[in-house]
Amino acid sequence: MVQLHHGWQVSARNTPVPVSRVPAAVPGCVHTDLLAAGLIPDPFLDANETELTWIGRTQWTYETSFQWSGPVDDRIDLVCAGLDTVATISLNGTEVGRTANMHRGYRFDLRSALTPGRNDLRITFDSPYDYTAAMARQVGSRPGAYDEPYNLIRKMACNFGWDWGPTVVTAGIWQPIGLHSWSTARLAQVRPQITVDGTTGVVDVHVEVERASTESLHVTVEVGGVVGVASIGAGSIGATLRLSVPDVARWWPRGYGEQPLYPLRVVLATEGGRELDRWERRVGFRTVRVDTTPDEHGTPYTVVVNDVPVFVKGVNWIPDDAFVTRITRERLAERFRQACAANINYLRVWGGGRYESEDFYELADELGLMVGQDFLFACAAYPEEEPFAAEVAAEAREHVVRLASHPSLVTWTGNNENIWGFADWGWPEQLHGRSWGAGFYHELLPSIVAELDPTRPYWPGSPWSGTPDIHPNDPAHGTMHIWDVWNQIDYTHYRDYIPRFCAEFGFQAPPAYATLRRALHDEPLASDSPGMRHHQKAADGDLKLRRGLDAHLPAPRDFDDWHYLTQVNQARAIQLAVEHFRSHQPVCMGAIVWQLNDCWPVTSWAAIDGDGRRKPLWHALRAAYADRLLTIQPREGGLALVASNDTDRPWTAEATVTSHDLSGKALAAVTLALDVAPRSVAVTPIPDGVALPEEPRSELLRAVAGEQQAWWFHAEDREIDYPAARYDVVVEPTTGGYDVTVTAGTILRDLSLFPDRLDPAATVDQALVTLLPGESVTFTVHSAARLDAAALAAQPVLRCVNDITA
Ligand code: BMA
Repeated sequence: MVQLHHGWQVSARNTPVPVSRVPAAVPGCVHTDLLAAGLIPDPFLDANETELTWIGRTQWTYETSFQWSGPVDDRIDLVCAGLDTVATISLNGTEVGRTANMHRGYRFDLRSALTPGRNDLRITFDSPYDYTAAMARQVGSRPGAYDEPYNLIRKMACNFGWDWGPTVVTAGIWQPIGLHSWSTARLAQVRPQITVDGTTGVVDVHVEVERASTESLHVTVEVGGVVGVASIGAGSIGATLRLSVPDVARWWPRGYGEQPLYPLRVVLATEGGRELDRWERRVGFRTVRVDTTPDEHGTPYTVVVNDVPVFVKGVNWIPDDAFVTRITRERLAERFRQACAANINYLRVWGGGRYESEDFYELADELGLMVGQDFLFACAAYPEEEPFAAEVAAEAREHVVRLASHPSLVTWTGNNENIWGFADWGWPEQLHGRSWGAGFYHELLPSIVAELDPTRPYWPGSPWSGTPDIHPNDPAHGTMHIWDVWNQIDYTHYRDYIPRFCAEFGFQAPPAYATLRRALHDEPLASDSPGMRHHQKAADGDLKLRRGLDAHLPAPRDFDDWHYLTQVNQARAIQLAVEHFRSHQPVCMGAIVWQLNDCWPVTSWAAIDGDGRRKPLWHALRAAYADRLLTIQPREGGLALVASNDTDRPWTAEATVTSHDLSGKALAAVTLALDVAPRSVAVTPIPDGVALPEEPRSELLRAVAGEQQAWWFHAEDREIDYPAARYDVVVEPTTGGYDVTVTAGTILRDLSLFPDRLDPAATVDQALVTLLPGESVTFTVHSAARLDAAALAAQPVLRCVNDITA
């Protein structure tokens, strides 16, 4: 394959700024081309997005030329791994193909249009809106959660804007493109099916070839030192080989074991041994199933890997940049490092984004991160008529095959919230009997998975109860999403649910201060200044943030308070939910927080913001998803100490639960013996003598067991009679930055340090630390800059909740 990534230029007619033969990046997209050429402002800054919507309504032409010296091979194909989206491809003025699906790869035979010497290649991208308007006339429009036509085109849905994302309707050659010159035959498809039986790895390889001649062919497959060979006779286009690999080591999710990967090689050759094509991946040996056998609580949804039930400590994943072509392998690796450091073991690839990349899945394979991939349908009714039925079948077949080699991919899911939407969001009235996608989720997609990759479980939707007879979002059955908490009610109501598997729940907060300062030029920056409002896409988002705050925390005096308190509140909301869900293991077997990452600088549910900075929520997740978790939970009859042991070793310890007043004085204490079996939870009632306060506004509980601790406050912070915070700070320079040691003079609640306010590149190792008087903590700050020690030791960089009541 010869890449055709050079010499591209992009042009358009009748645009607000003239765009004629502007240098274009391939792979890339028009927004980033125009940005690089200085023709548009950065869509991620301030409210620039709103002036740039014309880009999505324009027809774009990409052109390049290449030299070709004449035929040496039987065939020469143009291979397009991804075109975004409604494209007409022509060579030397002759049309060679048309596409209308960003999620597919294409190959066009160029022989009829090629000429020796210079060849002019042109790809014209029509406006997606013109296409969706035509589709609306053809098949009728359909309801959805947003007033954009993302359900009438096979293009990344969130490209049209989402409640955390900008509307940047892209066009361009978003995946590699190249010329493939070949003779005799090539590997058209390699479909490995990998499983393991005891210590024997079993690899079934289905090979399909495309032929330019009728010659007999030869396939060799090699994995783990075992070699298989097959002939593909003159009349045939495929072969299936089974290899049994003795003594394989299994691939495990992180936290359960290692991630051994074995190279799998497929070579296609002529009978005489001349190599024609080869395909290589690394595979892992494991089994996976989802246990949904009804029990006394309803219908579980338990991911079982290598016959071991796994508690999913997950996060939802969205495209890491609204311009997906900017997402490098390094950036994914950094995001995954952040995920692993927060004790996350599972990523759900949400259905409004993309079928994730090879880089994504290779990294997940290496790290033992399990992945659940949604098919690409989100928050809307989708037409099942042509051309959609054929496009959906083609893209599904392509990606089920493409991803089959990756052990990290554990499940396929039919869609995001569409079955729920049909049940609850008034769609049937608007559809008047038109199709809405049910046939995809219940028939087409499961039949494709069953045919092409029966090693992986399929679930029709997120959420889905398991049967049409039960509401799709029933907590007792299958998977559920909890959204009334963010949208309508206080976060303590997470405790009203004991979901079998909670695939979405989330709470918003603004991004890091340095991220806001980079993206917004508001002066002064305020929670309702123009840029802040533009970078808040959720319906009534700011009101919901404020409602959440008012229930728990002191009133913010200024923007800095608001910023800190909303971030603290987000962290507490999700920590409360996760600890509650974990405390109900094994009835509940999974929590997937909405959402790990962002695609631009925005106030959202993310734990890591659009510039890659960790919010306090990231630190809370790290604590709540720790292998050993100690938490105090309300249970019928009083408070209980819950110890969750997500390891393979028993956890035996003495836990002390102490009641303190706000001066730190111990009022009562009890020692409880913990004996927690591997991968389980122990619930121990805390005796009333310790658990029940005399004065809820000035007492608290702390439980300690070895390294683990848990806090319980009997009242909300806004009601607690906190003393004004007093502390001593020592700032010591280190080789990589500073150690900031804080010694508490009074109780300090959720003490956090925000060094990005002084140096945008600075990071800190922990956040949300609560101390009793006399106790201390050292924050390790990484920064290459010279920071002002006094600023590091004071608001708004160093702060705690009871700074604010003071
Ligand atoms: C669910 C998700 C997303 C959305 C999120 C927050 O609907 O599936 O579509 O961004 O909630 O509202």
